[in-house]
Amino acid sequence: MRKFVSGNLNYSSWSIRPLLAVRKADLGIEEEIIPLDFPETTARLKKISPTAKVPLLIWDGIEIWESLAITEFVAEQTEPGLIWPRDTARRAIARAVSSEMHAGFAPIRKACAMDIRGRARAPDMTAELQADIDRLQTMWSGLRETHGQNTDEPGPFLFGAWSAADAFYTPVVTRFRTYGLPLSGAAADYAAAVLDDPLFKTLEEEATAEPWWISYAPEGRSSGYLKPEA
Ligand SMILES: N[C@@H](CCC(=O)N[C@@H](CS)C(=O)NCC(=O)O)C(=O)O
Repeated sequence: MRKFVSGNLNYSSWSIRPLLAVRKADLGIEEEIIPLDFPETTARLKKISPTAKVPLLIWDGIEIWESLAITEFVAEQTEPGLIWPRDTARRAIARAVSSEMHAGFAPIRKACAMDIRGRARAPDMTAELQADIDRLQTMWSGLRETHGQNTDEPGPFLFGAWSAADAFYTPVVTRFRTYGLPLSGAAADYAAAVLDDPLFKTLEEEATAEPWWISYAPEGRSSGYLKPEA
């Protein structure tokens, strides 16, 4: 059995990063969604995952958790250049910025929960949130300038052609849109390219159509519910 288990696509940023890679690789992997924050969610997750978290990839008896590990595994199953850049330097930097995302950006993740279909007011600005926004502005425009213009793997993404680095930053790009956060120049053009990519557009349609919703209480607790029919 080859199956990718995710949380709801609208909210589960860790799920959609490797899911984009899974779909790009087109390896015939089945997909299952476990909606987050419902009363039965933890029990369902505990049954399948050693961390009781999604994403999880089940591949012929191998269970792989952690978004970055799943992405690397998927990259190994497909042709070089499809998931990570073919060029050694670009591939190394792509892995560095993906690891930076995986390990960091806590302020923007905390202040701006991913909600692909949602639109909300920007949160109160703090020094930490501003530092994340500044780093993203600098990173995205810098990568576009240094690596994005290459002619052997061309495209509008961080390293030219789409790569897993773009999968790792897609949830962040959606946060800029959802909360109306500022971006300019090449970083804004990059964000627009991510939102315009057919791989993202399909995911956005699915996220928008999901029946599961999450409400966030002021103290940070969240709970899932089914939106009543209008
Ligand atoms: N470091 C993990 C983070 C996974 C994670 O935190 N997943 C969240 C959903 S986005 C989860 O499963 N939470 C459990 C729950 O909500 O019950 C990864 O990169 O895969």
